[in-house]
Amino acid sequence: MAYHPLDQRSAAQYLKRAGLFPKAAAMTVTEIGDGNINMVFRVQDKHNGHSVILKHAFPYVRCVGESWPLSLDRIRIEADALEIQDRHVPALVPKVLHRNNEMALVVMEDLGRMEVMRKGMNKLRKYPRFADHISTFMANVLFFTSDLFLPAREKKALSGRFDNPLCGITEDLIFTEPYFDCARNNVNPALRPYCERVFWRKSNLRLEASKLKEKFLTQGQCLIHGDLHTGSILANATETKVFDTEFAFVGPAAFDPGLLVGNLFINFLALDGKEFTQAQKSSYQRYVLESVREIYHLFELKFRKNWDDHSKEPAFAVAGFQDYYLRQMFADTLGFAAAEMIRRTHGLAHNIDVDEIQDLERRRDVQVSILETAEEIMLRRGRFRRMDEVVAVVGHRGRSTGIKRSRKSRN
Ligand code: SR1
Ligand code: MG
Repeated sequence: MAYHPLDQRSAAQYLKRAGLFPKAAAMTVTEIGDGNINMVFRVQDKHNGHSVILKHAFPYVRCVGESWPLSLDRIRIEADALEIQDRHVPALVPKVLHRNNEMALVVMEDLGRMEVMRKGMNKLRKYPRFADHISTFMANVLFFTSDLFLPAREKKALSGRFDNPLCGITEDLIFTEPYFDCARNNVNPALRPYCERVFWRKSNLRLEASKLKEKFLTQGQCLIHGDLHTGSILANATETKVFDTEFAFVGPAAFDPGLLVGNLFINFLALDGKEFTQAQKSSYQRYVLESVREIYHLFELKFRKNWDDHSKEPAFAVAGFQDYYLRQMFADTLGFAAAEMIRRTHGLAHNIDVDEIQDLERRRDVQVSILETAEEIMLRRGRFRRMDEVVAVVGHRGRSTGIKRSRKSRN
């Protein structure tokens, strides 16, 4: 079937033709996507409540429009990545029910019983199983798709399958554009003076971003999710599912933990500007920082165990190599976390955690706090030894934790 863009009516017809719904089904189709890139439909049979999620690409970036064309191959890549992740962490990703590369669509199980984690976190929801689940997701997918486990030729073939057209978006939006007054940046007018007088003059940060960009471009270590923020995770009290794998490619292992940690730090710092009571904010901030500590601790533990139990390459069993690899991965995780915090503050795509703060000056205060914290993490990333030390730095910058911080250099 030749590609044509689907709307709500033709999406329902497509699913009937593909045999996913009976001909007599009474379908309701709702566009539920709040992502930047693709269309997402929830399709339900009113007779019995059965529903699926259909993700579909248009040949351009959804949030910008036809002026920003983008290859349809991204859906093939998304479905391939989901299928590979399903082999390593079957309980932690949505099941693929149907896919059609030509039509640039993938149909998945409907996980409507769960909530996008970012939305839950902004309502102070806690997820008691999350640290365990997400550390397993990262430790298994990142290890079992790397050269630490796969025979070299198999790993090279994997890299070839994931020539992802979306990488260019990450390269520009994370590592380049936030470091100058780029037209595509989305700058809170109240933050602009700080960007112009302070942030965009920091050539040392621009240099660190370039080092990270080079790693992102060249370090094909394993199959990464590529956009592992809390908006790409569904969660509830007992389950976690990672979705939205459209940015997957063979890249640096530290990128996924970095983006996740960066987004959790943003959530933590954003709370300072919100309307909750002081007690609510302090309690949730402690929960977020404890989660970061636990996630990274469990991730390292599980990654090391996978390595000890499953790596067959003698060169990787040489004493000291595993420690060397994990030290580097930790420093890079912090670098990517800081870069993510920066780009979500005044780059093209923001986080609702911060942008739901309506008062622009109050939002600016939070944004400056994020930028200053990111700067400290970025510049010190090679000297931190453990996540506890980083968490302590971030904790000191959060006002709701009861610790005052300097307001100089505001703008
Ligand atoms: C134009 S795409 C902007 C951002 O949305 C996605 O979630 C990725 O993070 C991307 O960088
Ligand atoms: Mg996404």
